[in-house]
Amino acid sequence: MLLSKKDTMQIPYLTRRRFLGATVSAFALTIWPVSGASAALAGRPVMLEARPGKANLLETSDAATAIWGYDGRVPGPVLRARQGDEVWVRFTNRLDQPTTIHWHGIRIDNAMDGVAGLTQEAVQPGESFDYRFTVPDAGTYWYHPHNKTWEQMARGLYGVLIVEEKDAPDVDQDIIVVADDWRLGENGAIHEASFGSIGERAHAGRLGNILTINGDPLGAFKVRAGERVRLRLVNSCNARILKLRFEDLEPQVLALDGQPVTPYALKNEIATLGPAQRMDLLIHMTGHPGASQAITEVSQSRLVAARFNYGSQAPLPVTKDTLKLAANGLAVPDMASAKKVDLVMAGGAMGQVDRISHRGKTYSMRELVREHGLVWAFNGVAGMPEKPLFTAKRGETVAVRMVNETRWPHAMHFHGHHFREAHADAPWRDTLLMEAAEERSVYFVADNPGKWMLHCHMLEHQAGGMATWFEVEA
Ligand SMILES: [Cu+2]
Repeated sequence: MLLSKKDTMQIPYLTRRRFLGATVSAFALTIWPVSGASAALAGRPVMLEARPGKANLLETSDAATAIWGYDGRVPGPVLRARQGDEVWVRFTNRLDQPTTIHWHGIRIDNAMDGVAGLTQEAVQPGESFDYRFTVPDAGTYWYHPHNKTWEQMARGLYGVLIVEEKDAPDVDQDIIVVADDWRLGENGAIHEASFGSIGERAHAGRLGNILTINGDPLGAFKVRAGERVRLRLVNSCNARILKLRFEDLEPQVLALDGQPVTPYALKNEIATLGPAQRMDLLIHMTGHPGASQAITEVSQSRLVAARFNYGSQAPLPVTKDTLKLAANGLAVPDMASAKKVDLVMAGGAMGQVDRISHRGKTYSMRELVREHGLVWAFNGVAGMPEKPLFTAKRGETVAVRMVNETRWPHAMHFHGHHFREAHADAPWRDTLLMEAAEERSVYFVADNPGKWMLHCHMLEHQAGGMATWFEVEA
């Protein structure tokens, strides 16, 4: 691949005219109605439609952007279930292209995993599909399509699935923060000409020029001084690695990708989230009544992403004690007996690759790009192979040694399972951010039978070839 770094499109965030600090008008304060958007999930299906809609993504314009959203809005409705409950969603596709729903991070029944072409046929326009599954783990999860994901998610198809603990932790507020970058043209419409760009597939993926929090360019949360807030961060960007900075606050990390961790302080107040990753934080709101504290996004430049706006009420007494979530009880890997698998990531811009195979034929990178639009490979194979990367016996521990031989970071996502690295206190994750030239080994117990995808969650990389699958025997 001969594209150089200077071919990378530099997409600056659009300048955002913003009323800062004390001049924020009450009118501009928007709080996402989490409870109002919640769907009770018991005994009968929740109806959910993928359909076109409108969203005000630009604070400077009255013109709404045409999007695709679950129930026509972005994010889609918050789905809440209790740990161990059954979730039953009757999904209808009102788009003009086939789609599915993938329930990201849920250790789910394979038939409900929503991967078009692997676990189900895509749901055709006008048709419906019942997703019905139990949720074994409490935590912060999300849902999105798994068919042409790079286009469908960029148009706004995503939502949050909260699985509540049996004993809900004692906090004053539970706030969801879904951060997304959008690529909009000058007219405020989604920039369609860049969909499928080979250059972006080969580089960092589709980066946006507008950042929204819960679909809102002016993310703002009302808080009270002294409150304890649980903040659930979700990165729904196609490709951006978010760096969210909590100025003048000292957040503690409670969970990663839905799975609780031993609480620890966020380093430099910055939460780094690769695409699809989640992070639950506990924040003591230590500002004064009337104050405003910014959440900034600093991956590219310093951009105010959202604000905590303190009400005028007298402060609650600040309690500095932390909060530990109960572990979900994932099976512990048996390192000694692990089945060893290598996964070598190659290709992309400035990558050194001679030959890559795709559907049984071998290509030079130049031919592969020209004939199939593919630019990446796992173990020398681009795109979904006919045979799985590996097959595991049910209950077997698998060790996957991932070697990033590319010049780019990748967000490696395993379906149906959480995994962890070998070191003590390594968190359980479903998506691992790997830097260029890094090598990381992850372990998991293959206890969920079925065919599971393993891919980069930078959606242009996935579309450009970084996709494979593994099978767990019944
Ligand atoms: Cu990638």
